[in-house]
Amino acid sequence: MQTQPPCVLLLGGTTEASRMARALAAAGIDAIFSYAGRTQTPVAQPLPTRIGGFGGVSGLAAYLRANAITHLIDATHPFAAQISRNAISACAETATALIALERPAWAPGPGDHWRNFPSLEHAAAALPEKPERIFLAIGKQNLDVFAHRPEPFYLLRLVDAPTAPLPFPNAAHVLDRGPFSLESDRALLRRHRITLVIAKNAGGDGARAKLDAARALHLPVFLIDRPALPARPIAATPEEVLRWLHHGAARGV
Ligand code: 3Y8
Ligand code: NAP
Repeated sequence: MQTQPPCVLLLGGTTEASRMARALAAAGIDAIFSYAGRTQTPVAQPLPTRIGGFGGVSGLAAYLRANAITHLIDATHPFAAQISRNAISACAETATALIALERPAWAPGPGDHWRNFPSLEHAAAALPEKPERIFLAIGKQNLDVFAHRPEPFYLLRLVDAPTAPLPFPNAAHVLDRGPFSLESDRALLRRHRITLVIAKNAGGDGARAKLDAARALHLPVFLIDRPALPARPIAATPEEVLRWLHHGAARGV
């Protein structure tokens, strides 16, 4: 089958996606970068960029057809499960080649005091009775899961200033976008006298500092397992994705 020059849709919003965008731009590959539009001023990318949802599986399939996309690279966050499921369905429907660029989950090392939970709800149900001071480093979309536990002090880290009151009577927030550093996260935990860190098992380098800071300060961590996804081809590096692109994963394969 005659292969066509690739026309790539890169679903982004992570450190790996930004690295992938630079690799595609450097290789002169025709690609479009896509953000969901969750933040006010997302990092600029070296590719033409679209922002906003597609409108479910049908909207994404229509986008793939209308833009003659031959390859979809899903470099979204491991917790962005909905878009990843939509990409699997839309690529199957349109015979578009699909690969996920995914970083491995974090694994505990010596000195880590981690408890793993299958969901944020399980972690909220396991909060100790004694009032903790919690670094709830899960962003802003799921804070309501903890709203029924008003007793602790919550420290939140958000990308944009909250537009609505936070669902906790006893909370502070910092505005910051990663990648974060061990020094700054250790200072943050000490400044707020944090006793427990709650985080998603995002993997990668950009969000790992708070776990290293927790280890340094001998703090426990509640870590949320990433949601399960249907099987799909997975690459660990942008170089692996480029090889996949060049090995003629032609349209319709
Ligand atoms: C809009 C794009 C890059 C990408 C950087 C990575 C690293 C910094 C760490 C903490 C945890 C958290 C959150 C986080 C990290 C990277 C990466 C990563 C975690 C931006 C970005 C977008 C988003 C969306 C945002 C969510 C939120 C989650 C904050 C840009 C900065 C907590 C996930 O305010 C909101 O509504 C924020 C929403 C989805 C999770 C949530 O549910 O609230 N990410 N994050 C993407 C889009 O519109 O498509 O604005 O520039 C990207 C990054 N966030 O190129 O350097 O790769 O993991 N993002 C988590 O991991 O738990 C912060 O504070 O320690
Ligand atoms: P999600 O729950 O998987 O997706 C919800 C809806 O948002 C999708 O159905 C889709 O809308 C839209 N969407 C998501 N990612 C998109 C993208 N890259 N381009 C266009 N539309 C997108 O996603 P989420 O957890 O809200 O994450 C949103 C974005 O933030 C993603 O790009 C992700 O990589 C990034 N991010 C998320 C986290 C996290 O913790 N979830 C952490 C870091 C970065 P339609 O159905 O209308 O197409």
